[in-house]
Amino acid sequence: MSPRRRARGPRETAAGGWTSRLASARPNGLTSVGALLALGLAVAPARGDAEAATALVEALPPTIRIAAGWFRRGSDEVDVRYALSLCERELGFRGREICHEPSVALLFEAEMPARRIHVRAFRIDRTEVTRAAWRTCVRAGRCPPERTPDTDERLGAPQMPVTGVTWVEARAYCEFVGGRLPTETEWERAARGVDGRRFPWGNAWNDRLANHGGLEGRAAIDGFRFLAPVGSFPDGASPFGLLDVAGNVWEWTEDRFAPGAYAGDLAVDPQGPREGGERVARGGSWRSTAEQLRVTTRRPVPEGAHAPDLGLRCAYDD
Ligand SMILES: [Ca+2]
Repeated sequence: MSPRRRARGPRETAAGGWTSRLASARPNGLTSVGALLALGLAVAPARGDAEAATALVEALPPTIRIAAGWFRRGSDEVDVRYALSLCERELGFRGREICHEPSVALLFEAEMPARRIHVRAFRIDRTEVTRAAWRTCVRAGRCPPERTPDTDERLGAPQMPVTGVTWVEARAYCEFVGGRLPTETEWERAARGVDGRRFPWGNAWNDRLANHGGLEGRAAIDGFRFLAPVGSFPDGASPFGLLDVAGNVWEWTEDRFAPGAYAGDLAVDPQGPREGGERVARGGSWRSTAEQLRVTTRRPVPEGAHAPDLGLRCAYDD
């Protein structure tokens, strides 16, 4: 069992409540022990090591507990018509053509059918994984440096989400901190809650509540032309309190992509297809137009790909 999995503290009680890992570590001192050992630090560290340990734990985002339960996953035909209208509106005169291309239509259809799905309890990072947190893994020799340079002010600050990492690397990071990548079903439950909403904040698009992209003049309406530090949109939080699930960076999930996966999935804790070289990314990014920021958007990405708008957040077994 991972040390992180045993590290839940007494503050972590209600569904949707969140607590910092540092706080949850205090009752038993177990949080981040695996990471500390990987760093070559003793369990009872000397003073300098203790400072390093504190820095490590503080670099990690707080987690949110999502209680076991049913929720509405996916989109119905009304939701897809809404997505199409949003796509056409965002892209203007080009929209009618682009939004109805077969490859785009296939992805909208991949969100259907909408179904009630049961998910067991889990925990998930409140924010996207930052570059500062990723660096703790790099220093421990468990993760490669991200491919987006520090010198690029658009992407490089420590509190920006890490980008430029592949699915395998993202997975290695989550293992390093005692977790794993979320399944796409877990991600969607955490992002939309139980009422079937289309965005973390509700059913209607709002261009001030997430870091999105778009045609000239629209990308900066939210205050950011490129990446934003994690947590820059508190009013865009999900019902469980997750930040930036819509926008900023796409987020890797564990599941392989198949267009018809939602039709054949189990109704309880689905794990996605068993074969395929593409993984599902969720949430849209600072480069995405509005319809991609819906909580139901499923984007296939080759496992070995990386991009300046693709990052991650980790999940943890409860
Ligand atoms: Ca995101």
